[in-house]
Amino acid sequence: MRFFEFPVRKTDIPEEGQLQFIEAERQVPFPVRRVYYSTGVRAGYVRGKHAHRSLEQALVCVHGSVRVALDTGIEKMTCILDNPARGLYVGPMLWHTMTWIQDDSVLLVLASDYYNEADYIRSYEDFLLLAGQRGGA
Ligand code: T46
Repeated sequence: MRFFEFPVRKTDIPEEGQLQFIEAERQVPFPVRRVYYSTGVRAGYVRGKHAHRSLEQALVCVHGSVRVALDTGIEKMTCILDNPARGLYVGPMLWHTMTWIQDDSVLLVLASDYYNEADYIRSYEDFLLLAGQRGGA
């Protein structure tokens, strides 16, 4: 799994909290064309369940905690995102699911391209076939 660490600006004043920032093509290696975020999701709910043909993304849990499972078609990996200063890279041809651990966790996503339903592979069977053709399974 590939993670990005984001700069954190913090003072000695606890009430002030901290500020994290992400710059396209600096803290994440790709140009960012789209930002989206999921809110109001209840604990236990599973989102995702798809792969992308070419999209590159960085997933950041800016509040709460979310478990992310990645599947290359051969290898499966999981991690917990609970640090707003850390992003998970999700590149093309990775089946991914995100399970909300805490109510109202906010998952922020930086994406390399605009929304395009044609870039999604939403059937796991199709994903395994395509991953096999590309040498992933
Ligand atoms: C991903 C994971 C991490 C849009 O119209 N525009 C958008 O930019 C997005 C992201 C979604 N939509 C529509 C498509 C669906 O009709 O919103 C609906 C819900 O999308 P979806 O079920 O794909 O949401 P998630 O949370 O399962 O997946 C999302 C992203 O769609 C996906 O690219 O990698 O977050």
